[in-house]
Amino acid sequence: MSDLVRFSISLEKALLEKLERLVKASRYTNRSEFIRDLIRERLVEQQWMDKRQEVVGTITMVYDHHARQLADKLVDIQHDHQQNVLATTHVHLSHDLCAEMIMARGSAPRIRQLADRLRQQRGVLHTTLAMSSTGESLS
Ligand code: NI
Repeated sequence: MSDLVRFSISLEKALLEKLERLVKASRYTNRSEFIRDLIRERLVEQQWMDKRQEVVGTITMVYDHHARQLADKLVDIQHDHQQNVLATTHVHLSHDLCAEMIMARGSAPRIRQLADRLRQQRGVLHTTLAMSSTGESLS
């Protein structure tokens, strides 16, 4: 952990009150930790905008496993991105539906492309991409 530095910032009173409410509503014990996390969120957003940076993301999709050849197609797509796919977890949600979580690492465009290809398959009902970081530049 790097050295702690104290600094002061100027905020309009109304904005400070909103900050206090956000900190309280988010159940942070102090403002500093809340602001650290806000900064890290912005850093991760920037990493996802920069095509050269390596990022980490989790794709979650819900699909109908009775859809014709869908399971095979989803596996084929993941094999096309085998340099990016770190791990996959499959959950049988019901008789008809499956959920799959794919943790991926690589450039943001490659991970977005993987998520988009999966999302576009007929029978895939919902897909989300949670954007995160390798963590190396967040502390
Ligand atoms: Ni299943």
